Amino acid sequence: MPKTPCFQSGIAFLLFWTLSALAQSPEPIVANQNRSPAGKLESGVLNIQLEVREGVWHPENEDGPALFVQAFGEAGQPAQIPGPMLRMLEGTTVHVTVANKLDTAVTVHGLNTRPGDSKDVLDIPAGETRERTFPAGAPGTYYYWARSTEPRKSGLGSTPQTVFEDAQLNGAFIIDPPGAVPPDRVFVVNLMFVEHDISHPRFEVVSINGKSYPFTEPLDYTVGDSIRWRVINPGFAPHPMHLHGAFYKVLSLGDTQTDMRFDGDDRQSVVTEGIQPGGTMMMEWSPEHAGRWLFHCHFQLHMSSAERVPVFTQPSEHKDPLEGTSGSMVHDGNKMEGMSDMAGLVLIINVRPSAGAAAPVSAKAATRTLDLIIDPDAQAAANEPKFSCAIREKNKLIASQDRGVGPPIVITRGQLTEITVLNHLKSPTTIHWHGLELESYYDGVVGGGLGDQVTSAIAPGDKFVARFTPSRAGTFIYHTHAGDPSQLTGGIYGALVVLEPGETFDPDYDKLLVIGTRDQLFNAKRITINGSEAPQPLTLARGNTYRLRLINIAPNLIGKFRLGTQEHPETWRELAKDGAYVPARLAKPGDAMLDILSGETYDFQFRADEPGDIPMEIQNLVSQAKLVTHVVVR
Ligand SMILES: [Cu+2]
Repeated sequence: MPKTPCFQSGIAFLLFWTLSALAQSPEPIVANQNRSPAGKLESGVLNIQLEVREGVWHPENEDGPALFVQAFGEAGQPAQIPGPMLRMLEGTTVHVTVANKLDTAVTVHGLNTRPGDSKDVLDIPAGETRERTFPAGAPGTYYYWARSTEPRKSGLGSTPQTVFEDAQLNGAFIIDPPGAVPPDRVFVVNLMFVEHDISHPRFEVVSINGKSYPFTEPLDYTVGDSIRWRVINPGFAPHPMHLHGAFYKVLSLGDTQTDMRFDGDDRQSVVTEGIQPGGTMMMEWSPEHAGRWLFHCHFQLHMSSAERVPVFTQPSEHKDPLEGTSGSMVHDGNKMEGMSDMAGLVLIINVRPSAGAAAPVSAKAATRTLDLIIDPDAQAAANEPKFSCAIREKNKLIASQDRGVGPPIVITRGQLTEITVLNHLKSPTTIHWHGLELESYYDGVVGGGLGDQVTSAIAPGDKFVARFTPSRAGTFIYHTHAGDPSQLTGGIYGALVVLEPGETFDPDYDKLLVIGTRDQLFNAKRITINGSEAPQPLTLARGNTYRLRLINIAPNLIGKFRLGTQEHPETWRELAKDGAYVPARLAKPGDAMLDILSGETYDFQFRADEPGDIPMEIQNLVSQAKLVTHVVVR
């Protein structure tokens, strides 16, 4: 299946490696798991000799598809993707030399004291070497990077990040505080465009520590472990990184030069954090439930089988591109281990039970039982399927008014709930309970589960019984986790609202704004709110306080939501993110403007004091397309 790129961009630069094309063997580039620091530490000085080289990278398995790219390496050692990890204690002096082995000049960023100036660069002509000595600076999660190409425009406007064959020229730069440091892992998330040529259309390659799922490193932990990860995104797109089955705390956010640490109650709990282009994050979490879990980018394109790296058929097998067929790409026949139907920015986390684990919920009787019935919409066009979801409880059926979104499921914290999903479609599906801390088997990820209880897709005509006890009240999502993106654009999703015991859901005060798109890619133009491309205005009474529950469940939407005008936005107060109350530093009145990525939910408190119309819009920052509607205040 040909891949579809997500951003607009410039000209072709990347060369393709074919065995017949090069006479001599190019240097192999190895994937770097960032387990050990590079260089040599001698009496407080970290000495490291870096080289910028070219070679062949295998983002999947070692005999899988190969790409000819640029990478950093240590002198005398194979080049690595990501580059060698520079990791040192605060107070260390860094002495680095960089030899440019390319036949083009490179500009190296990030070899300087932190915090620092991003304009502090090393320009190295082809074939030359430069060196630098500097004190490391303040503790944090940073990276260094280099470019050999001109800055280019992406769909998000011009970005300082690299896009093409130099997009793998980066490496972690970690400064540890003195004293005992809890163990952590460092994950560098890379994104690269491979431009079209006569033999193939443009595609993108995503990787975590130099490998793309299903070839990323599987992670093994035990229930109760304290897990720290540093996630570095040197690329030109944000990635909403979503953890299944558990919340994580954001310990720090930063970029190549700065790091902002949060302590104690200032640490936000999330299930999805959008790591900005060029951004870094340190996170901490502890698995409560054994089983097979995922940490992945919530952009459907960055985690779908469309992200498999193509291999190319022999040139003789290509049709003449001028005759209308732009090359034939096939995926190689590697069997995909583990979770099926996914590829790209996905990590599998195997969590072993701890001694004395609690009895599974499957052993207890549910106090609330619901059916979620998924039907095709017979009126929808065949090339643009729509679906309807309905909820049945004690013979009472609740369907949503608009097809293309499911009705909200409202359940109660602490109540063991059983939801039977009935698949009336002609294709398999599976439902993920996004943000709930539940047992792996019920999480809706095919291949998940524990022991021999393995989650499978719900076959056409079949059903699956999900059981969980929500442990916190808030705004969550139920959505299809099937590989077919048309299930998400067609509306197999809805709000999942968990209330405190004794609370009731009052649609007069609780306003759901579930954002989706009817088209699949980053340049989606058809944005929906509550399933509709032309939603009814929201009517509010002046002086009343409302809770707006915003959900972005579009497959690939870098969205900006706004209430009011650009010049005069309304004021609201953030209450929660992903279902968890936000720290006091965020729970303040602020402008009603929000960057919201696929897989994020937010709760805001809002009150309008004057009657009239308030503009409300959601914009796709890639395509610039907008859904414009308004709020009527009476
Ligand atoms: Cu992503």
